Amino acid sequence: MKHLFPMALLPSLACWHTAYGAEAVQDKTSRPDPEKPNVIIIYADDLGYGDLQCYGDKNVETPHVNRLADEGIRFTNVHAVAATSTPSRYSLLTGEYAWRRPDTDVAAGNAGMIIRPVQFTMADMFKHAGYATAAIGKWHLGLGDQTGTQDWNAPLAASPADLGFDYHYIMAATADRVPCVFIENGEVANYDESAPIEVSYKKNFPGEPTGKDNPELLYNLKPSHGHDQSIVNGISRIGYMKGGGKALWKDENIADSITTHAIQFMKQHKDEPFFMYFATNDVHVPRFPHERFRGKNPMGLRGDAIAQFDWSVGQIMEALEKLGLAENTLVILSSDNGPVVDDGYDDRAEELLNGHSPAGPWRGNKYSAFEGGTMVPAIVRWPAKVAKGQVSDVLISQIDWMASLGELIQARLPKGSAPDSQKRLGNLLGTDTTDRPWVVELASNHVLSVRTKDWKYIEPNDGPAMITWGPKIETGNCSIPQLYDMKGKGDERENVATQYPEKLFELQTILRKVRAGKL
Ligand code: NG6
Ligand code: CA
Repeated sequence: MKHLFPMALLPSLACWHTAYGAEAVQDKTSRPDPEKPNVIIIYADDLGYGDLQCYGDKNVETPHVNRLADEGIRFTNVHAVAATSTPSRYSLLTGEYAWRRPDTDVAAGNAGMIIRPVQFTMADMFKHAGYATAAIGKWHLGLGDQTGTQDWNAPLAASPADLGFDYHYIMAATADRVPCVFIENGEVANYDESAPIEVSYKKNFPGEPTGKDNPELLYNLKPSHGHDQSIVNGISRIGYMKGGGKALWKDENIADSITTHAIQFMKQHKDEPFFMYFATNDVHVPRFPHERFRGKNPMGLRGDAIAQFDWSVGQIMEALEKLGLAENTLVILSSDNGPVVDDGYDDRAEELLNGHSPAGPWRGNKYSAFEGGTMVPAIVRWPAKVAKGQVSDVLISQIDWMASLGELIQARLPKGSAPDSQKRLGNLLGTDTTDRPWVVELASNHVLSVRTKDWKYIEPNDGPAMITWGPKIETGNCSIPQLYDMKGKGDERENVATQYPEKLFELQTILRKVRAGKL
């Protein structure tokens, strides 16, 4: 029996019942298997190493993330696999370096599903271990069978459901790419039959306004570069779309919407172990947070988006507590790549930095081969097993998270799956401070780097030193090999390749072997 008393007689409890279900209070003891903690990956978008208060940011308050760090481990040497989203996410969820596969660059909104259903993903791993699994928020790994062939007005031919996710509520790509609708369990959420959806990345649909031709319709944000195609919610995007009607998202509600769905999933699965990949839209462009966050800090919309991200984290943590799950839930918070200031919208992010360095002390930003491209914040909290108040400088790559979490839940991985992922659970839980011997980083121009605790090698590349198509970011390109001593400031300013030829050769050899799959 769920309700012993009429709800009206118990006003405070009634509130609790409504929000979290009647049995929540007893959950701690009734959970079936204490050895199987819930696992939540909170994956921010373009959140830089320096963007959180607990990592030195002074302009935006991030109390919820700070608390997460206080109650667990704050890492200072964690690398995303790539300096952009799609390859980072591909690598995280498959344990395979994206650069081993073609077509893993920043995906269009109508890309076919990049991870193929035959691949064994992190979600498959959890599902087979008896977990309920969910992907909520930004997807950016393609949907359906082949690029450009999706019918958005019917169930999609392939979706995260085919990759081990029991539930998904996702954005197909990014907020700056059409289609601007959520996909829930393989179909457009809140589908509006009166407004069939068409999507093209080649040509506009007759009569549809664009940012380029109709700037007067851009009442929320204007582009600074690119992003001048279809207009949704007063913001022009990449790609063309028609229709959508009631299903179209409002940017200011995205954080609320995905957070609500995440909490709903947690409530529904509070009595069984669950794995939730919660990938926020914040702080990617277009940055247009809810009005309760707008105008609240000196950094403008980019700062407001960071505050909104912090709010989402706080909501997830509050839900865990109310559900009685906080103790035995492993929360991992990180970002998919380094930060970017002007990424294509006139949101004054650059003008309003107010002395803030989004990448913290690191050179370069998102897209770059320098450390700012892949060095990301990372926090682990699991009160049941991880001592609080730790700071760790152990060298970690997100490529290892699949095998490491597999170790945690004693998963059996099929031969050949997660080929690049190593079991390094102790690093994540703070019980093993042995550095990963090397980490491979992928820049947006496909340049690979090798980072060890003490050194960094960037392979030679003839491309330009600065990004040429918009953002003011150093690429890290140089036509000769670059070797940096990372023992001191690690600012990648002095190329010491000629002084340390043996070290250079050692790192080049690592890269050669990793490329060949021999290391
Ligand atoms: C770039 C977009 C940028 C962002 C990025 C992907 C332009 C001019 N810029 O091409 O705004 O969307 O792709 O970002 O189109 S990521 O974090 O999802 O990888
Ligand atoms: Ca990103």
